[in-house]
Amino acid sequence: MAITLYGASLSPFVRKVCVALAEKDLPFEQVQIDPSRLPDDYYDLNPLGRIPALKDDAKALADSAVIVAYLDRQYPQQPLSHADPYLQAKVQWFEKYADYELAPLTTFGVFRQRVLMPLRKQPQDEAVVQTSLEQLPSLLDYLEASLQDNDFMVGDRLTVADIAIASQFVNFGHGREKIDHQRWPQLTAYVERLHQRPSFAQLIAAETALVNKLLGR
Ligand SMILES: N[C@@H](CCC(=O)N[C@@H](CS)C(=O)NCC(=O)O)C(=O)O
Repeated sequence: MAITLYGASLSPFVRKVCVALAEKDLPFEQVQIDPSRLPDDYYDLNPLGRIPALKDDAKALADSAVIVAYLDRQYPQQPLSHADPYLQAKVQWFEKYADYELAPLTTFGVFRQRVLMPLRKQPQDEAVVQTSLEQLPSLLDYLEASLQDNDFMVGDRLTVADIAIASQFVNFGHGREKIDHQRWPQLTAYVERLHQRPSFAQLIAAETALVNKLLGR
């Protein structure tokens, strides 16, 4: 087994896979790939030209959800899914919710404008950030109500749903935003707990140092 992960560390989808690999104690190498400057042969790994992609020996895969689902079946230790069909369907629901509902606001709205545009020396559009921030509360209300006072979003242990949700809030934080703990107390505590796990904490520390250095914060 030789696992190689392709993608830039600041991507929430790349981070999802890094955290899953760490939680499953799977060693891997990471090849930094900037999606704005893709090498031509990257399209062999993902014809859509998006990060992440992963190779396990000669087996190549793309898309963070597909990759984590594969890793969880191929390497069943410390599972990030549930055997129960309904619980697992809920895991997939919350993973999709993070990847397709939160991401357009937390990452493609806030993070892209506040971090990526300045890094690329392109003009920032703060109106995009403000529109994202206006749209986010209803999504957070739903997460707060779904979580109740549980430690994890689905069932009684960590799943990829938690990793996907928490990963979006890392980018939100890099964009200098945080969840209002008075309005969403359970969600705030849940995300903080997840970010304190060693699998997240090490990445967040390294990424924050990098962002601060590159942006001169
Ligand atoms: N659903 C995909 C989303 C991947 C994605 O959108 N990655 C972004 C970086 S955060 C990307 O590669 N964007 C480049 C592009 O869309 O051209 C996944 O979970 O892997």
